[in-house]
Amino acid sequence: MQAALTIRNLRVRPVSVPVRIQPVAATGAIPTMPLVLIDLETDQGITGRAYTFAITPLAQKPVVEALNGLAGLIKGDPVAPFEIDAKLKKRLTLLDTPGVFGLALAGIDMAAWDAVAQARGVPLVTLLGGHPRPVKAYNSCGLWVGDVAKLPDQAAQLLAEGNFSAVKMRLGRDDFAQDLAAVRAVKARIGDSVTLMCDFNQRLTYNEAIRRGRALDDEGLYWIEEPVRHDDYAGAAKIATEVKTPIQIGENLLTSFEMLQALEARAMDFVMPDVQRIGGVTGWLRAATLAHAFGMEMSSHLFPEISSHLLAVTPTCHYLEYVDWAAPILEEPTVVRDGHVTIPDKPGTGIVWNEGAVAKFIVQ
Ligand code: SMN
Ligand code: MG
Repeated sequence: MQAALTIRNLRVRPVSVPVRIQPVAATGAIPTMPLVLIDLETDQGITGRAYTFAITPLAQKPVVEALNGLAGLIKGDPVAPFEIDAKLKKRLTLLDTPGVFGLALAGIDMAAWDAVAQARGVPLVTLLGGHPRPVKAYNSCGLWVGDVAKLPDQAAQLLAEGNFSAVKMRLGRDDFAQDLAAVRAVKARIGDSVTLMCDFNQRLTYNEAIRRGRALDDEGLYWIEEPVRHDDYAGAAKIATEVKTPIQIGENLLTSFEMLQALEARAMDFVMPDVQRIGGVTGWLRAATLAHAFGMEMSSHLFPEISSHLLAVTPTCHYLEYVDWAAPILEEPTVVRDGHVTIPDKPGTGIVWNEGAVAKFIVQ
């Protein structure tokens, strides 16, 4: 039997990473990427790595502090992700674990799984019972809610850079005529053979979602993402029956328990959990089982480096959301070939920090 890994320390570093195409969602701009890097160091010399995305710099320090606090509870413990999850969730039961603590827990979980896969000498996907294979992806790096005139060229560029056949655009402008013009301009440029998704980032009221959704029904969109508040499952379910285009939600689902509630409410046609909100690798596996049971296509949200491993063992695997936001701080950023993300054929997730870049972008 192999000796179990034990946790020696968590090394936690906040970085502010420049982004190639600045995200401007209907909720506002994200000027740089506030990531928190986690190195889960073991007594055996293996280091598991993962990052969390704090969304706003305001949340970065709290995430760091949560991670440092949680580290104190697991030092010396075996690197057994299910056991770490159970122990930390129990300790935090009275607080509950949405928000900052949820991100921290998922970060620890992802780093722990990376360490275990490295110790076994296999890619994470192989540890989970799959093998490294190409995973179908869409390019989600651009097409934000800015100037409509710039979108067609950007769409063509985003498709060309990885030979993608799918791309996502953001909607939710105050003036729906502008949204519609944006969709038509992009569609005219990329043609009907390309898959075009759109994302409202929860910007609409229920009535406006039905109005805009129906108006978009003949525009050839592949899905309409998060039209209304993420936790309005009943509203989303009604919208899904009123609008022909499939409704996609899931990036804000916390844990498989919320996912079950949303599935039972039929709040979506497609589901796309986010690995850091759904509870890391451990949470993802539970969510994937639910999507399977409900016969629902499951995509990922952000985190392409680890999501590729997870989608490859997800029974209802649909689309990987490709973003390059962590690329500047990685030794080997995610590779896209013919619109598919390649899973690195090396132990763990393949996440290794580019320490020179980390030093440059570190937040003091
Ligand atoms: C999104 C989420 C978080 C940051 C930027 C954009 C968006 C997506 O909802 O699905 O990509
Ligand atoms: Mg989204």
